[in-house]
Amino acid sequence: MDRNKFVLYAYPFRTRAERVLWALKEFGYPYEVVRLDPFKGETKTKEFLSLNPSGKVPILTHNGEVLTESLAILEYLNDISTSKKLIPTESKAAYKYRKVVHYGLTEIEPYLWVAEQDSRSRALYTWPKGTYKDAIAQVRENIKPVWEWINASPYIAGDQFTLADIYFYQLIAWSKEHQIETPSAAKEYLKRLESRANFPAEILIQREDL
Ligand SMILES: N[C@@H](CCC(=O)N[C@@H](CS)C(=O)NCC(=O)O)C(=O)O
Repeated sequence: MDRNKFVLYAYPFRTRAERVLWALKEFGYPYEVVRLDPFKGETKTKEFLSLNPSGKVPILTHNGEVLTESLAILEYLNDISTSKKLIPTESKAAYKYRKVVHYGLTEIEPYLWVAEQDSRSRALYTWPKGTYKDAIAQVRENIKPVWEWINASPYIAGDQFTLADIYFYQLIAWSKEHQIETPSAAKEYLKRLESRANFPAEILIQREDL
């Protein structure tokens, strides 16, 4: 195997790995994807647990390094890039970037993840009755500021495309899978992101969903 190549371990279906995939393309790194099916125990094998003891994907390996946590991976890819930067450095713009990412990570993603565990991933988790409905209600409420940010600027953290857009594309796609409605300005935003040269066609939100 080419040691310089990044290897992305991902589920066989839509997941957080899409964030990493898009970032790899944006930065122009060579990579290959290894698909693992959690419902067949493929993320809990001895071999995989030696890479990530939490038994979670995505993980990214590179030159003998094992990287975990999708957002941290994105930021690492940005740090090592010498040709392109997708995190603002000017303090106000950097704050806006961090604000939106931290908001997604604390106020939206946890509820989507719990909803997921009480729906498609129910075979792996056990939640009390009603959890799914309550979690989705919380996503619907907490996603409102996101629609306002999208209304206010062409990209989620301001005038420039950043890693936050990669993150929010996946969060919005995920929430759409749970029937969270997307306002028209957000539909335009998604199309703007999809028209980027490095947008990975395989993560496109189906048009009929919009
Ligand atoms: N915070 C982690 C979450 C990773 C995670 O939970 N990944 C899911 C798939 S998107 C997973 O591996 N689930 C397997 C399981 O829960 O056993 C990240 O952002 O990378």
